[in-house]
Amino acid sequence: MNTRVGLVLLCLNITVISASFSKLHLISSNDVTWTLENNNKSISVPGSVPGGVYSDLQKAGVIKDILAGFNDVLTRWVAYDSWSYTGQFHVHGNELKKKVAQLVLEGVDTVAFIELNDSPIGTTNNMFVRYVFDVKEHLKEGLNVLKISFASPIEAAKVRSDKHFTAPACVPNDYNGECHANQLRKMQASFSWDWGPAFPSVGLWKPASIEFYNGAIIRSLTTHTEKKDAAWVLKIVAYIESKAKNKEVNGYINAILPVDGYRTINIGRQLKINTRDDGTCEAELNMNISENVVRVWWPNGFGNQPLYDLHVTLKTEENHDEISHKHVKVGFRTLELIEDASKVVGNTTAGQGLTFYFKVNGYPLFMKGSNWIPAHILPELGYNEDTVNDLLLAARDTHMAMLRVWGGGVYESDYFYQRCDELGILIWQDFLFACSMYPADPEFLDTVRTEIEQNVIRLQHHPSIAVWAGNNENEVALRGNWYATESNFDKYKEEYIKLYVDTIKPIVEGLDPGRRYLVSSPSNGLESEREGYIAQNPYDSHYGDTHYYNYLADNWNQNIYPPTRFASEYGFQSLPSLKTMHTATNDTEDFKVESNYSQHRQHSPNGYKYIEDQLSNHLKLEKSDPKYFAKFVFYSQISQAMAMKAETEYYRQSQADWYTMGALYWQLNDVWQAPSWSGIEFGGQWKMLHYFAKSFFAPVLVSPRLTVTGDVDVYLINDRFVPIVDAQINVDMFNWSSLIPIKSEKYPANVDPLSSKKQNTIAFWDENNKHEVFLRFYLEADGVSSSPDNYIFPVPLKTIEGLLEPKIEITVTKPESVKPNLHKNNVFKIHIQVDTVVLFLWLETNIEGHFEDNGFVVTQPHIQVNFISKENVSLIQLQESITYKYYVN
Ligand code: BMA
Repeated sequence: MNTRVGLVLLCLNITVISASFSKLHLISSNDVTWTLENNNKSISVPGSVPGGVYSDLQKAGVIKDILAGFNDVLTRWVAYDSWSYTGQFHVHGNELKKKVAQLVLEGVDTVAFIELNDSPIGTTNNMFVRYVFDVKEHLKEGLNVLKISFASPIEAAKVRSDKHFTAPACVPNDYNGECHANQLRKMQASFSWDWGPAFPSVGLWKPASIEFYNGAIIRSLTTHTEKKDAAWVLKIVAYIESKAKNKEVNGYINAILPVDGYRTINIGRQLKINTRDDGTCEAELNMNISENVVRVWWPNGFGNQPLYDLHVTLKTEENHDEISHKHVKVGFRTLELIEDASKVVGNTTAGQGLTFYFKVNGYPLFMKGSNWIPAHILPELGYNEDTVNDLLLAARDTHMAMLRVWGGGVYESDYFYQRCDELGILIWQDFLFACSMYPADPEFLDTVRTEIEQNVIRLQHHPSIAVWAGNNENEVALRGNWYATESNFDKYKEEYIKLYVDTIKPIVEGLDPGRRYLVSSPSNGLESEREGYIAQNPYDSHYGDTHYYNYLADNWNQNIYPPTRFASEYGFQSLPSLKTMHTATNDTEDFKVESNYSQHRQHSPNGYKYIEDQLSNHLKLEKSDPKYFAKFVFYSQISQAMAMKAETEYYRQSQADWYTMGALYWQLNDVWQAPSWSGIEFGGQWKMLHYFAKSFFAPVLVSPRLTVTGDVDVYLINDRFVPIVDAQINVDMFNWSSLIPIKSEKYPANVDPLSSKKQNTIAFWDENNKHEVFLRFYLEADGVSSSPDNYIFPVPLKTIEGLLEPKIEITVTKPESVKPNLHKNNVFKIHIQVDTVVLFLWLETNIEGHFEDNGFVVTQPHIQVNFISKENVSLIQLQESITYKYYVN
């Protein structure tokens, strides 16, 4: 709220903005009470707005912790019943004098019928749409009753499917899920996924309010920044709603932008504009901003993220005392997705097709990152700011510059995108269609149109948004006949084009002409479009982005990976830690791979078998081992981390050979305690993968590749704007049994800015000693080590010789000083002393917090790492809580 634009008062639930524009909040409070009831009213409990049926029933004790045990299926009755939320609130007489009184429901999940004081006022069918209903005639002074009656989403999906069937008929049995999510504009993963349970929720998952005013309001702003010579042109579009339908709105609109050096740019103009039948219109303002007064916004790792406050106000002529105000933060950067045949570089095969890279502020940047799924399976909890912030900080701290908001989730909260703006995390934003064919009947297309318009307008101003994509994997699914669509290919293709090309594309390109709209991910980009939107081979490595999963080949081996211009998904599963599993079950019988519980939580068909196969390629684990399950969990994380390290480094190396320009692994986070592809467990604990990401995404990295001949190609990767010259790569060969290298060599190294380059091919071992040795690499520039250590193990670890049981001593001290963003009390220094090489040393504690690094390959007698605690603990408490494990044959 901005005090400059008028009197701002917060009284009861009413925000008064200027004398006559006000908002009555309908979020649960002492003044606004909500009741949740099932169809036959046998259950009647307090409701929450924002909220949802599962969280409210859990709060009221009707159901237990939904994420424990088998509760996902045991509580499924909830989604088969139908529920209503009834809210009671008071309206003051003054408010009723306003010409406009409208109910604004920011998020209704999903199929609902709405009544105010027993009069019907509308229906909803899309949880991603903001609904605005005129309630002037139905409100009264004093007590009012608003009732939202929800249909069972499972029933509603079935009813639509009976009329508009589209493939697939259902999700695989292993998902324990529900069918026909594709019929509803609802979070697709709420009917289950291969990493998540089904919780087909209902409720008002975002805030609700009643707005009162006389003239007009600014609902949203879009901002378009374009660089012209030495200035930025900022085009601001205000989206206005007014009581005047199909009439002229006269008034004054003004924009203020404080820039650097205590200066402010202020522009305004008279407004004389005709509204449409629904009372909406747009007003445009243009600012010319010298490049000297604003700093440029950069993605994480490439520079800072300055943001500037833009305030826009609107005053209509008839209602001088009424000012509508909107505030957004803008960033100044250019960003293009370059698909250009002439820019293709690399070897002969790579020299075909089109490039696919993001050019930010004129520089081609390799995008390092991951894929984002909702932060919680219940949509209202997925917007929790602490959870979102922790996850985004974890992405920032591991050098990620891009996250893909995947199409099976939700459009994230304003807070999410604002944090991405602040942290420099670019967003690849899918529209919310995933792994399915979708209907194209008029009712469906109609609501999709509104959904796309509203969400593009809401999110467009964020500098973090890099690109829009129509759907997740639907082009490749249709081409590959994933859902038995082959016999009806033409019909499905027609519907595909109707939805993503004829309906969504023009809306996105019209509202946001500065950003590329890709029709699908993966796709061949422009080449898919040239081939009529369903390319012959949407995975063609010469074009666009690819998703690559191969559970059969050895994922630790870099030579298995096909080239790509941009890897927007790739991954491998692991299990969550025992600590995280214990938040879902304490029954010791559950802690076995073959237990009903473990089978229930593994949704990926054959998932455990694939993990076991990968693991047994490299690590020794006997079924008869008394600690089999605990080791299986630990080793699954080692194996996942090593596989993702291999694949990610392969993509970063391939910037030199194939002009690969992005690596976003699948997946950053989790929605429950189950086997999945995530690097961060549900609850926030980092798996070994997330720690490894800190190294494999490091800005400067020596990255070795073990070739098929057994030699090692050594790449130097440089994400910095300055070249690396006159540096040297240090290679040390160790015996597994000793901390003293048996051979060390140094090679001169150089690489251009923002690129990778093969430095040389080295051969260090022979058939006789390759089981006894391994190599360590790092870069030395100006006499100091300037890249994380990296390693090559010439043979599968299960066959190495000489690795000893280590002696490990751990002590904890307080550091002398800490980084400015940390509190000294919360930072501890952990000293680790070892007497021999240790593989994958893994520290654990039950204190809330995280180590700054973990999963070490220890090749020095003494290493240190910080622990950042979230609790108030003493040195002794932390020291006593730390346990560790490691790998040994
Ligand atoms: C891709 C993703 C997700 C899925 C993942 C792992 O298909 O788009 O739909 O969870 O792979 O199977």
